[in-house]
Amino acid sequence: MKKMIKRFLLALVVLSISVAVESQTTKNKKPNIILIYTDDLGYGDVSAYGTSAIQTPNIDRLAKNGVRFTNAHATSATCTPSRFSLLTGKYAWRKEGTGIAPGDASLIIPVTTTTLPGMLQKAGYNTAVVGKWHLGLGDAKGLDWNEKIKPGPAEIGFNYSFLIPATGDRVPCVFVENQQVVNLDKNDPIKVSYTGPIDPNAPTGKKNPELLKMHPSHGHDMTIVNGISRIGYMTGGTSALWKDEDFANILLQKATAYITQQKTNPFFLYFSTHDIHVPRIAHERFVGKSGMGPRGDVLLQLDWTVGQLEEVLKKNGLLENTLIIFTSDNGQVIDDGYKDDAVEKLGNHKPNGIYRGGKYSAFEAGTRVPFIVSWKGTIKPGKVNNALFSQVDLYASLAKLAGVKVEEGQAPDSKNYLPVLLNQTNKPREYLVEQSINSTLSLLVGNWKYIEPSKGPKINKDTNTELGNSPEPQLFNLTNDPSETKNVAAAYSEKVKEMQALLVKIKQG
Ligand code: NG6
Ligand code: CA
Repeated sequence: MKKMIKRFLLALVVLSISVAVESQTTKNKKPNIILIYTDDLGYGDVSAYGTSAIQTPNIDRLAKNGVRFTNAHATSATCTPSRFSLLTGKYAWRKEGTGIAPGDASLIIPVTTTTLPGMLQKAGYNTAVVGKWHLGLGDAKGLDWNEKIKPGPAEIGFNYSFLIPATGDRVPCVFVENQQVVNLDKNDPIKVSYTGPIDPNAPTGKKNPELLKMHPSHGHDMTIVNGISRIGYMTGGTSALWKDEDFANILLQKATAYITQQKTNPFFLYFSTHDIHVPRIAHERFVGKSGMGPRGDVLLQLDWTVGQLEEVLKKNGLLENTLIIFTSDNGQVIDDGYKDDAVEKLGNHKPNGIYRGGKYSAFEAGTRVPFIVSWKGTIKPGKVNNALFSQVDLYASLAKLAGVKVEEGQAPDSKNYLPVLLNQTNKPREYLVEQSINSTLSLLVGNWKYIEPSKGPKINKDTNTELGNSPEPQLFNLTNDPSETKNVAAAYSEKVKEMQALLVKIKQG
């Protein structure tokens, strides 16, 4: 009897130790992080942010289950600089050569940088990028698309990559997986040029509009792939060429496979959608479904993608242990280079909400974008946070979450605002810098927005966007005048001086 009791007690001890170890590991397991980085999605484009012209139920659900930010910003009004800042924690305007990258640009992030994913790797994360890259690939010698493409995502902290190398509207129109072109036939090598045609006899959008299923409205009239003319010239790689209609499916498939394979380590997935950038070519199941033409259709496709991703997490039992961030690289644009009826079928929809400008602009709609954070069981559902928040802070905030120390000099512009991100407070950033296409900088402090004087054009004539440039300093009170209609610089000259001085200080670093 004594022996039995002894055995029983021993078993109890063993059991309680293993339960303790188990709960310890669950407790210590760092959360997975998925950053859904959409392209050119405007502040007012989704129903979670008030539009009734189009319904985005999956994105709305994310907001309903999490927190929706009303004053969160990309660092720049265009893609490449926003992504540079996001991944490095450094404002792109501090570094030359970080404007919109041509499709054959070399990697603009130095490989010596500890990037956001590189930092997370140090905390034991497995890291991946799936989707649009647009940060350049290869080194200054120029790259051969037929060989291993280096340096690229692996050299700056990503364990896995599946890329649209630049944007959908730029050559080469091929996917690149782990730095190798997918489905490439070595006997049909890829050549790329951004200076002139490689084969003068090859059709182009300009010479052969009869071959096009979608016509350019400005630019985008060079090599034709899948019935759409692009920016830049390419030849070869026929077996590797993508079909734009499949973008959303393929990116989702790759993300699903990646998520499903992660069994031991926490993971970081930078899921960078092509939607809703041009060319807007939805899969046939979305064509005509929005009533707003291709721009609305790809918006529905984007919403579907978000729902599917959430479903994958649910199926894998990961919802409670995954922080999901949903946002955009810059604001909205209607006509960005293709005649896709976006202007004609816009109706009452206001992709920028109440804000002025749009993609490229120094006005608010350039950088103020949808920003939703959800983490089942950790973030209280259904909240709205109006704190001023910048995507440049994701680096330091996620470092805090992962328990990594940010070293001196690393991510110099990024500050830890994890409590804001998790909606534990709405303490705003003290100030925030916005960058327009021509690198006009604006400064936000509390209610005030200052736009520095600029000789840049007032309007982007191609896209019909007000760029917010003026040779005079501009000051707006965003509480009274969120749409930036009244420049009050003359009436508040002290405020202007104060903000000018702060901007000078920030520029000095
Ligand atoms: C512009 C393109 C535009 C888009 C943009 C980059 C022309 C005329 N316009 O130069 O279509 O590709 O670059 O967009 O070529 S972004 O979202 O990647 O920044
Ligand atoms: Ca963009």
